[in-house]
Amino acid sequence: MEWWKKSVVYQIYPRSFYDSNSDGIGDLRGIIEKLDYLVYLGVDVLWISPFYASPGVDNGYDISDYRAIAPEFGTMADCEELLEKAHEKGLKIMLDLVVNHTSDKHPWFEESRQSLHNNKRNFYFWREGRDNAPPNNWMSLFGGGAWKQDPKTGQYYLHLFSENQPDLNWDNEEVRQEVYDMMHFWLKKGVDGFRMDMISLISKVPELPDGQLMPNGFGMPFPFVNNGPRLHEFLQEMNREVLSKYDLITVGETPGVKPQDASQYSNPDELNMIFQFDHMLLDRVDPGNAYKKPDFIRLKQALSNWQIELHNKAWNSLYWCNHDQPRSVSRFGNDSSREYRENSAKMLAVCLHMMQGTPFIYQGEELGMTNIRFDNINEVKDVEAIHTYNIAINMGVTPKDAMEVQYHKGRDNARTPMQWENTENAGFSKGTPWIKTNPNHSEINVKVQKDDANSVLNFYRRLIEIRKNYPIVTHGNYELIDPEHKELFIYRRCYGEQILLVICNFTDGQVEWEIPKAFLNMKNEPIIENGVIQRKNGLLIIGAYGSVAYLM
Ligand code: TEU
Ligand code: CA
Repeated sequence: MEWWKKSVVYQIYPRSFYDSNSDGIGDLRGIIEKLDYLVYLGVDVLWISPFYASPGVDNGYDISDYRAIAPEFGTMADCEELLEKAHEKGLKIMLDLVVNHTSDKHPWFEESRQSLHNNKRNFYFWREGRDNAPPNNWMSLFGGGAWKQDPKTGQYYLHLFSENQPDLNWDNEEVRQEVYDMMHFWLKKGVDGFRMDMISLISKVPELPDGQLMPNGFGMPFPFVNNGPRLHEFLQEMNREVLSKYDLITVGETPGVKPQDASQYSNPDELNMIFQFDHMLLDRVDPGNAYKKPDFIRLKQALSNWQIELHNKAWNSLYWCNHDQPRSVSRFGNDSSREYRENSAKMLAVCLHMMQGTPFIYQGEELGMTNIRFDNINEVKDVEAIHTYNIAINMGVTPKDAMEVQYHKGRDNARTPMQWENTENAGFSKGTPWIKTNPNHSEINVKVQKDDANSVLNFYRRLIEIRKNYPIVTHGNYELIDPEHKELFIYRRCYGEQILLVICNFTDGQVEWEIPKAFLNMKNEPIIENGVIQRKNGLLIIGAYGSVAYLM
């Protein structure tokens, strides 16, 4: 079996992980210093968000040189040392591959914008405007229009993200060859895989047609840019020319992709797996200026659908959060008291880690780190958050209400410094951190949790261990039990004669579940549990945010 099917991945957002030289910004040497912590946690692979040369408009997802390290993160020597030390300790390293777009400061774009007919013009999407308006009505995924007029030639260029992130034109073979060369460059250094940023967007419908009009006056680009006409052709070519020559872990970021498409993405000719977004979109209100509570029944359906549809066809990735998403304990659990926070963090972990697929842990998730309430928009750093906030204000939303959306959905919730200990700046930096530290680091941090056998951190360590020891977690099939149950998420995994039954209470109340006949003979001893769990007279009684997994 492929090694990545048994692996647990840990995502590092380097800017916020550990600052080794006190300039307030996490860096590569900071990761090197913390490798032993990651070994202690038990993860196998580190996915590191971008640390390439970048103006930093989107914290490194706007790359100006794919083969250089941003000075604030360190040097190429640091990067090579990180690879070497990680490998020595048995950890693999996955880089972020951001090739749907570059920075507008990338030399390709700087040349491209100079004239109508230069060599790099066709590296991007340049179009004439229509009657002094952009070439089509598309909205950028960060809010506002997706086209920017460039004074030099008067034409517009496409940017599906910020205007400093022009989209690369993958229909141009030269672009593809440049990307493949760059991938070889990193793979020859010993990199073990890639997480591919927004890879589902790399093929656009050539006519770039207007999208369906939304309340904000812009059109939806998605049907014309996501899963586009040549997407799989490009991925197969990338696989032939690059991926197939190494033993790698690859995961594509693919919002809007359905389980039916997944088996085309994740197969030996393309990628190992993809990140689906169905469970991430449940609290979204388009175009992103509002928030609603995620519906529990739909959450169960979303996750179960992927479990069932992909079984024996394609491989799942499993995640509750990343650097773009709010903290999972605040979003799907409850961070209003210590008891609820710790239990819901553990319960969410059981719910996800007992499923089939490769789990991704986002830095701090293993501590139950929470969302943050910034005082006002000036404390917010994220380009997307600032855009959506300003758009909301322009639509007449009050600053208080606009901030409320950020408290629920803002990406900076995930980007506050990693909480190492109860000292200044949570032990992340001896300087002034680039972003505010969550005040709750006095209670939530690595140091206290290491010493507490009952901590979220030690619970994660056990869960990772269970995955290593019980093949049913990797191989078993999946069945959702009581799909309409409004409080419990119950599922069963089966592998040969073995059954793994997982029951998670998503509420702050005690819930009783009548154990079905088929399970009455299950042992009293669960393989993992949290919260108050009781069994009497054929009833399972689960306390607030409790969870339990039985093996039969
Ligand atoms: O994210 C793409 C993406 O899915 C987000 O834009 C998402 O829609 C939004 O953040 C939800 O709030 C990737 C990267 O992970 C992200 O950090 C980058 O900003 C983006 O691509 C552009 O590279
Ligand atoms: Ca630093």
